[in-house]
Amino acid sequence: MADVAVRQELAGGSLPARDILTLLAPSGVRREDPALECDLDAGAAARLWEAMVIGRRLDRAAVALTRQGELGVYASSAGQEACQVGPVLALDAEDWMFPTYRETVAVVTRGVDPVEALALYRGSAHCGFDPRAARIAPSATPIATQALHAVGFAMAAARTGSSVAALAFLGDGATSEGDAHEALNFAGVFRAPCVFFVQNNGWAISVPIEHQAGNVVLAARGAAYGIPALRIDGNDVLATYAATRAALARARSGGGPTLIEAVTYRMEAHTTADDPSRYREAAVLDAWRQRDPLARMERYLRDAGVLDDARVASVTAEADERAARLRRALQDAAPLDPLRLFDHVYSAPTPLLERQRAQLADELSRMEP
Ligand SMILES: Cc1ncc(C[n+]2csc(CCOP(=O)(O)OP(=O)(O)O)c2C)c(N)n1
Repeated sequence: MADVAVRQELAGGSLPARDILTLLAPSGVRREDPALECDLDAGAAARLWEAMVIGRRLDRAAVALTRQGELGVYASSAGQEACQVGPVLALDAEDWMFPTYRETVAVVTRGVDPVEALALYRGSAHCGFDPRAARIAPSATPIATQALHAVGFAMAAARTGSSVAALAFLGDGATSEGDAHEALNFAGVFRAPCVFFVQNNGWAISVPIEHQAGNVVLAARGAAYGIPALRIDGNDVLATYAATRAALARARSGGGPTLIEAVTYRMEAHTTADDPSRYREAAVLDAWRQRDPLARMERYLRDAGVLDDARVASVTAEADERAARLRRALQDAAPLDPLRLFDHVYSAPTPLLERQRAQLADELSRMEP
């Protein structure tokens, strides 16, 4: 496999070109780009489409479950499925990923049960899955903190001679945080086997990218840290897969970190607690609907002869069934014991925590009929 496309190197060391690497046009026509090689034929690429269909369906179910009071809040990744699925399916089994609150579909794509992936949003657990079993760090809500965790993990892996790589997800807003700078700087200096996957979805809640970055080409920052960087079409799942796969391969073979900026768009509210009509025009969504990651992949796979109406219907039915299972599991779940709030705060509970726990237990016992 060819090395990751590093436009700044191809251009003789200047800043990265502003162009966006794409392997699949919005029309569904496959393109070749020598800077971004994809080792999947259409047959193998169909699993990327399937994961996006299932992810979108579960995402829609999670929004509805929030409206029904089964979840406290939810951050949709609708429209960003290519960024959620491509990088995850590029991971090897031994690699680790470091997600944010946006990455429920990515976590499910890695194999975690949706009920466990959504425990954070139900308020039933800080992390509903076993990070070690899934090789996924708990989803980070303080933005950019996960980038430092990923780099620390990657540096440790390199020091112990392991060939495991780390994949850190970041949003465009997160790149304004000091933690992101420190993570990129350490990764650059220590050649950490870490891939930074920035979903530039245009918004940090109500703050547009233009108000967030003096140079909206976030990939340009790679040069400052000595990190190869590339800017890809974040609505093209072949590009997100191929770019991450090549970057991970280089990381594992001692080639150091990569910064991938995937240009995409947040189609939904920031979370279910947000009202985007207060700060953006609905019309802008129309242009992005034309760039939908699922539709273009479906067109490509149909043209390649690996997808027909029957397969679309069976994958849609499977997605519906998984959404129904999620619904049933949350609706039938036993009430939570509020005292669990005190579990796992410290490995050994402090006296203050013990007192608070006893106080709550006392109050609860007096509330019971
Ligand atoms: C350290 C920190 N500061 C502020 C916040 C509040 N906050 C939550 S999400 C968010 C915007 C993040 O935007 P971006 O990184 O672009 O990711 P996106 O939500 O678009 O996926 C902010 C400021 C936070 N969670 N953590």
